[in-house]
Amino acid sequence: MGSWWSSTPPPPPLLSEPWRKINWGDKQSAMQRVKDYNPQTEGLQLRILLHGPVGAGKSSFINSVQSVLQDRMCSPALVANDSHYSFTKKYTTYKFEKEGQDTFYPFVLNDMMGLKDSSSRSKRVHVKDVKRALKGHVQDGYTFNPESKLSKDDQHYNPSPSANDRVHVLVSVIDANTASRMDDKVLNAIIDIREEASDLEVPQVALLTKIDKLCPEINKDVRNIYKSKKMKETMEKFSKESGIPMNCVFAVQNYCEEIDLNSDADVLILSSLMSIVNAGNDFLNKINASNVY
Ligand SMILES: Nc1nc2c(ncn2[C@@H]2O[C@H](COP(=O)(O)OP(=O)(O)O)[C@@H](O)[C@H]2O)c(=O)[nH]1
Ligand SMILES: [Mg+2]
Repeated sequence: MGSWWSSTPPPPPLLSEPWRKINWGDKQSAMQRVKDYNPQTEGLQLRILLHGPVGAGKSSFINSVQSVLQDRMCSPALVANDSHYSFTKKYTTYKFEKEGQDTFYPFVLNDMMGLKDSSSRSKRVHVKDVKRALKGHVQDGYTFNPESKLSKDDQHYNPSPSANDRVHVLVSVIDANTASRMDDKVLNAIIDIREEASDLEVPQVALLTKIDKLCPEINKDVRNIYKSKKMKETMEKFSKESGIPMNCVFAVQNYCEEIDLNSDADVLILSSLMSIVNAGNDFLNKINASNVY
């Protein structure tokens, strides 16, 4: 029997072996894989749609991708420092230029405030608009209106979307710090949007952000991400509640002013990006082959 002063030491926060392997220290290969990515047919473009609550880190992820690909801090997507207000109003396609070449990577990112956060003043995008975006009917410049859906007469309504206009992978972007205790409204919205996507056979994945705030060991060293017990628990709980399988849940620490990024964080961004691209690639090729948009 232990004396009153002895208490069991807390369990170690890290597992001895990571449960997901990342090739840390080899940013070059991670970068090369992204550079080498090409859809089956030339001219095809893989469209990734990010959706998630205001402040989840969607714009920051777009900036992070741009920064890693350009190897310098970039901010093509405006990042809000007041997370209650969404800057993301107009539907915008973000393209990434291949360095030193006059071409773009064959993938693009869009983001939309698909979810309402209970603490936020902003409203959720009309679920019919999400479906229209998935099908490629929404053109750049459209401002989502929670009160009314996109009208077929609107100048931003695309009546005949091509394979490239459609969304090929839907990414739910969630702050890792709220992922294991999500607001019912947010969770229900994720599930609603996933249903729409499933109807259209659009693959779905999730991206957890702000992992630096989730666990001090990750904050100290990003390489600890897949050893962190807290991270594993968070992902498992999120996966169970959202219905997105564990092997479709990825994570990043975004480029933000307050954080010193390093090549490990870059490797994680590139690896998660590549997993997202891979998740959408088969669907892109399939709808192109079937010619049914
Ligand atoms: N610490 C940390 N902060 C982040 C991360 N990603 C985003 N943020 C911050 O979260 C806030 C909201 O991010 P933003 O990209 O505008 O979210 P959005 O509304 O989903 O586009 C900003 O202050 C970001 O700097 C991250 O990985 N770590
Ligand atoms: Mg934003």
